Amino acid sequence: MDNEISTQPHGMEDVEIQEWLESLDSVLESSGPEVAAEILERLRAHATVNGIDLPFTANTPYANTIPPRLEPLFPGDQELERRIKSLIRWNALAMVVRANRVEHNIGGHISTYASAATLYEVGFNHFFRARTEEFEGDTVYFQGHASPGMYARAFLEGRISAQKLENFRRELKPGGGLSSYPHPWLMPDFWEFPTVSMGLSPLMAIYQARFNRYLEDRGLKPVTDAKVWAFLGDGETDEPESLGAITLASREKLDNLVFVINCNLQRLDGPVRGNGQIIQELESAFRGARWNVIKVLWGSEWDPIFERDTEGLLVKRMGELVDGEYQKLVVSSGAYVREHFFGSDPRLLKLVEPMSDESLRRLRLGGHDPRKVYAAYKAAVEHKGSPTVILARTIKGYGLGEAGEGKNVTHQQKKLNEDELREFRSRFGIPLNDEDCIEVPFYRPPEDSVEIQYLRARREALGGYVPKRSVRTKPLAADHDELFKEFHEGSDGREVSTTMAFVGMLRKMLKDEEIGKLVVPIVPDEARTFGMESLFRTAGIYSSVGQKYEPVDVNTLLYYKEAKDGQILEEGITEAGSMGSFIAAGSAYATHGINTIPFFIYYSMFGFQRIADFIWAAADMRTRGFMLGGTSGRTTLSGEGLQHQDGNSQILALPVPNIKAYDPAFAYEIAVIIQDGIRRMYKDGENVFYYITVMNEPYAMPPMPGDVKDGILRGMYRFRSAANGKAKLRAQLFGSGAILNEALRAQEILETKYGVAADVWSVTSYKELYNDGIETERWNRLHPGEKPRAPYVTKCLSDATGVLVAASDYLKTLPNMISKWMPRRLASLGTDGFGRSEGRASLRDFFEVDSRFITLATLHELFVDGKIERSVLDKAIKDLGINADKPNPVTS
Ligand SMILES: Cc1ncc(C[n+]2csc(CCOP(=O)(O)OP(=O)(O)O)c2C)c(N)n1
Ligand SMILES: [Mg+2]
Repeated sequence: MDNEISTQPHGMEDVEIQEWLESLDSVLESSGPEVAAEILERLRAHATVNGIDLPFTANTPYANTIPPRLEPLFPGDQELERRIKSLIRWNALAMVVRANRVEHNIGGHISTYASAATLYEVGFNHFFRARTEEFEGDTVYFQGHASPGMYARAFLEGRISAQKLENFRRELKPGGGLSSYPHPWLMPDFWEFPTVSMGLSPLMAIYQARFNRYLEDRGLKPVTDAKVWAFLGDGETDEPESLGAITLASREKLDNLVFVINCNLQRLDGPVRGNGQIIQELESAFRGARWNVIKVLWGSEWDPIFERDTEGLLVKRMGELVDGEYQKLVVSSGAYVREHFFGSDPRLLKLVEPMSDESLRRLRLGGHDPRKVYAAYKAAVEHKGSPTVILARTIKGYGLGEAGEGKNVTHQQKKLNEDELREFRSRFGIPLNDEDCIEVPFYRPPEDSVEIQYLRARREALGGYVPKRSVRTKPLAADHDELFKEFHEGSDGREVSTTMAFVGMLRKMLKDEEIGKLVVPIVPDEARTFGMESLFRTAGIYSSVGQKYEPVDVNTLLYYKEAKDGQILEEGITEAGSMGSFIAAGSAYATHGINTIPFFIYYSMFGFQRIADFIWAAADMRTRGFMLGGTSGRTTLSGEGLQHQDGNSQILALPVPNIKAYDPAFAYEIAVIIQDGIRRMYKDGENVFYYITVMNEPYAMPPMPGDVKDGILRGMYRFRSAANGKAKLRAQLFGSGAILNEALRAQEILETKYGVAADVWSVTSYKELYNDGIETERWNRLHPGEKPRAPYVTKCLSDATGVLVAASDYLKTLPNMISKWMPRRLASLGTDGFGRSEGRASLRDFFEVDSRFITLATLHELFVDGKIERSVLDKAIKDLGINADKPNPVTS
């Protein structure tokens, strides 16, 4: 980073540099900043042509971007807003302190909001527009750890009761409480976006802003000037997701997007960049990515000092300090600031000679000055052509004084002693006497007080309260029977994969009268892998600028068609970004009142495994839609090897409570699941979403064998009964996904070679079966006096005889989870272990999930039950060509 504004390079006379500066000043005065900028640009070019090697820097000096002369008038009542803000500060602090008095270590954060209060209050009083009937409203991502401030404001607004405030972080208390952080799942009328897992919200905000444009370009919503605001911590920007998508925002010219980064220079443990300058680092990253960067570093008190500094010494000095030193200055006395900051140069000392030590200590930072913050926000919302980031300097734990202001421990501060409370009270003028104040009561002035009246009036002028979440759509009407019927028929012997079958459904859905426009196909550079390229031409790939070039394959039927009203979100190689789009599209029913239905199809190994935390956030947000794990199955995706072959995702889907995870084998199963999913999510408004694994192994799709819809949805149904149900040797085989075919082959081998009559079940969802089982158990436990209920699995198998064997392309634990509700012992086959680069047959041999191993497992179970002789088993191992000493796939 190079912030140095050299004042005396190579012995150049002061007077010479002074002349240059003065002539620039005069250009600025007479012709304005554009002309001045043009001259500087030309000078730079001229210098380069003449061999002057100017170092590259994306930085501007360590100063405010907006000079005082360009600051707009502050439109509000600054004193009243300060008083309101003080009350919010108090109540935010009170809720954390009180909660921790009642329950030790319940947690909560004081110092994050304390540093960000002005950043939020200027937004609440002047910028954040609510969602109304007439206007879609601004979308605000609040920094998770600042939530006490949002609750405290809602308390003043009369939206949250004192009792709820009292129960901050104690949600299960009578009357309810408040969730620690923004969680739409827990507070669905309040929070819209979960932000507390750091780094997720900046990326989600970028894709949200982009999705808003997509909706406009496709004519699904009117064009408005609604903004997306994202409030982040400076420490948070170290998460790779935080900055990972910033070039998309500038490429897409998302001037509907504003990042506000609260640069208090601290994170949890200590300084973000003790030995550097986080603000300059972020500035160069964002400027390099072509964002509009507005630095708000210094408060108004600094303006006259800057004015006196005609030589640029102050700004040079500011650029010299590292953040660790700045943090030290924050906690130091005015005398220390004079000596250590201004004392580096007698000319600097002279600048502040007339000022007392006290006034030096009180020099505010930009992020605590509403006028500076207002100026930055106004510039941001008026800026055209690129997204804006505001880098606002603040003090972590502002106002906490000895209790933590600027200290390394401040992030964790939850308890204040009596003196500290009194000091905070006095500093912010809270009308509580010494005695009352140490009880830390919540304080809300009377309804008719000027503060409450002002606060209400401001929100009214901006359309209502924020944050507020509401479902703003009408349910879909149609049942879509016609749409999906054709897929119940089977493929007539033609070999197709379940991926191809799904793409066929997608193609048809895109043409449907009711849902066609609402479908949002999302793909991270894998459309060809999934055979979706035919959709390029028909649905078009969304591009905000249309297609400025003639595609190289324009003469082909399936050319790469980009269009402004294109429907496919072809995101490039970013599963995280695609998930950002999925979340934006899947929550548009609440954010925009539009029932968009996202279908996000991707390489299944790079889903749950890679972006599980985004999926968790999507779940929290009550996102709707379908995630499709393509090329799934550890042995079904041949060749690709260890990193690609997914035997995990069905397991990784288990912890997400509201995702329905299916591993279907046949086209009709997928059709039933998707049709029912659309009904549940978009007609009945259920807060679920779907994960469906689809495979690339082609085989003939059978027609639906009778009415098995209920079984498909509940997790299992008998697909094919044994030919001879009366046989002495009986078995039940459970197969999922492409491995169902192995079970069907095993059924044949068992019958023809070993006289074992086996039924074959398609297990479409172990997760559904497991959830049903644990729910049934729970009900029985809680209702001992009532007739016990049986889990669905138990009911299915009530008349099923013989040994039980399950095989899937996932870990063995998947079938094992439900085995206790089965009538007898279960043998499980699965793909625990690392993948291999191999063909399907070899892989299924290696992982021991093919028809031979299913046969062997069945015979072994019969042997254990004493139904067959050892010799039969020994012979079978030989006949089936199984190497008993092969390496264990789990550990090799
Ligand atoms: C992904 C993730 N990792 C870690 C945390 C734990 N954590 C919570 S706040 C915090 C520090 C925040 O610092 P910063 O982003 O600078 O915010 P500030 O409170 O200073 O405004 C950390 C590490 C988290 N919430 N999310
Ligand atoms: Mg910070």
